Amino acid sequence: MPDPFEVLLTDEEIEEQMAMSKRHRLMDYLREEMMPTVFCEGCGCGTVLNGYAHAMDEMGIRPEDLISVTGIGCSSWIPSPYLKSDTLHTTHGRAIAFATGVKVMQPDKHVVVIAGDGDLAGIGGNHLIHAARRNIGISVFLINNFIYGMTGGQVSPTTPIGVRTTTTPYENVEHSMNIAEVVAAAGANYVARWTTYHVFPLMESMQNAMKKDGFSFIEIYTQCPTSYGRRVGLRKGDEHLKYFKENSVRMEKAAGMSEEELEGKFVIGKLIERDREEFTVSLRNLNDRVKRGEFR
Ligand SMILES: Cc1ncc(C[n+]2csc(CCOP(=O)(O)OP(=O)(O)O)c2C)c(N)n1
Ligand code: SF4
Ligand SMILES: [Mg+2]
Repeated sequence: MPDPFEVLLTDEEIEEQMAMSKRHRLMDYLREEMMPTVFCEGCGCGTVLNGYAHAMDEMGIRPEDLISVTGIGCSSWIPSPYLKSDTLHTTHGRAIAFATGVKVMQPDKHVVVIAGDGDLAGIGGNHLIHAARRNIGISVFLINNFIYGMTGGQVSPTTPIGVRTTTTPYENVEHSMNIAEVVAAAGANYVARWTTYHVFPLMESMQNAMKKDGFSFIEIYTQCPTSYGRRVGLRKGDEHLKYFKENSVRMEKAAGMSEEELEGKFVIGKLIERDREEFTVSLRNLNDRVKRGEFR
């Protein structure tokens, strides 16, 4: 009869097993060895990473069926290096060009681009508009922290008018870009806008975007206490979240408000959903017709 008091595991082994049993299920999607992240205290990038991993988990996407593509900037670090799946960390402003190549060659994979306002609306703006027009089946999550965060706070296309940045030392005199409306007008199949305060609708929206055929886009208003918040009196992450909470207006309510009433407000929700044929499907159909000799 086995001795019930026989010590089978060392203390270290027991501790290791207990730690394993307490391991969070999202660790299936995250590179534990890279934690904690390099994001500053109060940064919204961690919230987006959390939401993205939750979305994958809830959808049951296997890591091998997802390819994340990023550009350059703090927000481009959200999937790379923290996500445990294939990621392409590309050059500044060119993530969508790389993602387009991936989707054409691997149309069955979920291809998701995550990058900043500077990257996607500034230097990469042309790629964004044409990917939306082409309606290629990739999802783009634009992390809009209103600034070039990583490089210390230069003005970006989404910086509000009147804000002082390192490249607008008196104040910004340019009007900011409504990038979600631009993408909707360009022809995307799904466009939505949320903030890092609205985590649950954001997670749901990420899933809807990834399920949607064709080009899908979510603009995510995010706090950057280090390079932006401190310039507008929101020095801490939680102050900025409260600001998002108090100044956000649902799309449906905003429809009945005047331009003056909407001044300085964050209009959140779904802008558009439609069902134009996805680009790689059109491309494959055309290839089939060429092979059948229809154009001879
Ligand atoms: C071609 C090129 N131009 C400029 C840079 C310098 N650069 C690195 S990140 C960045 C801006 C990042 O801003 P954003 O895309 O908004 O990302 P964030 O850091 O705010 O998340 C710039 C200008 C670069 N790496 N490559
Ligand atoms: S600089 Fe801004 S965006 Fe970059 S990690 Fe710090 S808080 Fe986040
Ligand atoms: Mg930015």
